[in-house]
Amino acid sequence: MSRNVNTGKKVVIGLGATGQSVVRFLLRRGISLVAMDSRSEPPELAVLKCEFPQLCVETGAFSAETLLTASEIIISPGIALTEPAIARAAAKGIPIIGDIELFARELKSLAPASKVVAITGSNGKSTVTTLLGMMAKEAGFKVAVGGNIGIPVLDLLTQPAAELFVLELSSFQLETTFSLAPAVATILNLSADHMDRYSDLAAYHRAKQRVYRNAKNLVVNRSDDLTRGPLSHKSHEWSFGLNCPDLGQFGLGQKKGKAWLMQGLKTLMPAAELAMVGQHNIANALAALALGSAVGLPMEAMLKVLQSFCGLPHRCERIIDFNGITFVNDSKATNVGATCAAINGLASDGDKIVLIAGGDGKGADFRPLADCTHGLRALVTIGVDGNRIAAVVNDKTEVHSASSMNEAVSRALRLAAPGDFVLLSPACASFDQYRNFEVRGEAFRQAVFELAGADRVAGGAL
Ligand code: UMA
Ligand code: ADP
Repeated sequence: MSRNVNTGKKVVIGLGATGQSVVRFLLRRGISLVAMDSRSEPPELAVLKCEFPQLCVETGAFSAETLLTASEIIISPGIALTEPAIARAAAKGIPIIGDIELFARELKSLAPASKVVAITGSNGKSTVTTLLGMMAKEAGFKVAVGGNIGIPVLDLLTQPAAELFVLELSSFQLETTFSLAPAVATILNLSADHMDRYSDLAAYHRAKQRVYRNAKNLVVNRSDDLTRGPLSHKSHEWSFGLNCPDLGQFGLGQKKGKAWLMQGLKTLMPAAELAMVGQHNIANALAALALGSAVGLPMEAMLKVLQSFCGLPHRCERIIDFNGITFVNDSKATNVGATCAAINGLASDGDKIVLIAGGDGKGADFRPLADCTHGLRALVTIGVDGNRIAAVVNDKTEVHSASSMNEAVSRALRLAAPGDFVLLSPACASFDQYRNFEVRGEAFRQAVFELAGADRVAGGAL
């Protein structure tokens, strides 16, 4: 572990994707800093050192000494503000911000006319963020998409700046964001997640609510009260929901025996023409229409995208039909709410589903899974918290545990009947067994192909 004596410099905590983007941003502006990472060998450190040989780096346990003499701390989202050395610095009044705050400040001077769409929620963020980006591109806007979806926001700042920034924001990022002023912001939905970082649901909710600070327009979910803004806000409020909408709002209505996406009394397109499938994706489409309308995207361009975008990989993605059984990869379902949405969206009749679930539960309470899993044909558990999921399903459900994805898939195939779905929707993070949810989803795809003797993708999003 190396230590530097800090003399009022900025301190960048974490050298993952965010920390690296912050270091590049500050050093290219000639601002000196100390970077810290609790890991003895942060990934990509060598690359950064090559680019900036003068970079000061401290590895190992965070040094209170360095933090207490910082002029400002820029913390990565994967590090909790409750880390003792960081909490001490905060208590001493040292400002702690994240990369989104740096972005917001820079945008104000670089391109004050650019608009920001800020998207958060427990589920559907990446889907809606991607939809908005595609809609803006279709409409001819110069658009940049980033944030929690995988591209650090500071990497989006180019000259000339985009006209529209579509940002996916996590609760972790929002905790350290103060001056972002979105043209429109949304909390898509709220259900428990990251309970290993928050003391309770209320604390997680408070972090999510920060997206509405300074927003000119809010988009709220009519069927989820926790997405509503503070009573005191003065912004224009839009809403979406799967029920009939009020004038100007977005929802579903029946006309000529068909369900239609509607804005107020106006029919927009038949729900059956949406390329994505599942009730939750209809909600996502309506949210995207509301967000796009708030920043002036033309309806025609938005509807065109909804007719062609099949959804992102690893989100209810159909892999293959084999022996009459459909294999579905929903590896991105890292919380209970997402898994319930997948089960309900695939089959109102749960007994047609063999579910593969488990992994790192992030401190979740799995009891809400009982409601949507009561009719499952069978459950195959994986990962460290698989047994906690097994404990909440109905006694009548057949349960097996598997020590690898190959074993889980072959077990599920034996349990399924023609017409069934084998659904990987873990309700857990992947980190106990895999590098990330993408690697877990690929392991599922690979296991399915090996079993089916197939070598190509047959599917697309369900
Ligand atoms: N870490 C340490 N010590 C350190 C710094 C990090 O152990 O000193 C660990 C963290 O605990 C974490 C990992 O390293 O396990 C990465 O943390 P990070 O803050 O460096 O992460 P980044 O690589 O910067 O990626 C982050 C987001 N990651 C997290 O919030 C954990 C990415 O979202 C995001 O795409 C990226 O910034 C760009 O904005 C990922 C994510 O899992 C996909 N997000 C969570 C979610 O979606 O549920 C919130
Ligand atoms: P996020 O970026 O918030 O994790 P994604 O769009 O990547 O959201 O989807 C993550 C998981 O949540 C997937 O399993 C997906 O099927 C499910 N999902 C997507 N939209 C919704 C929604 N509106 N409500 C509940 N679950 C959803």
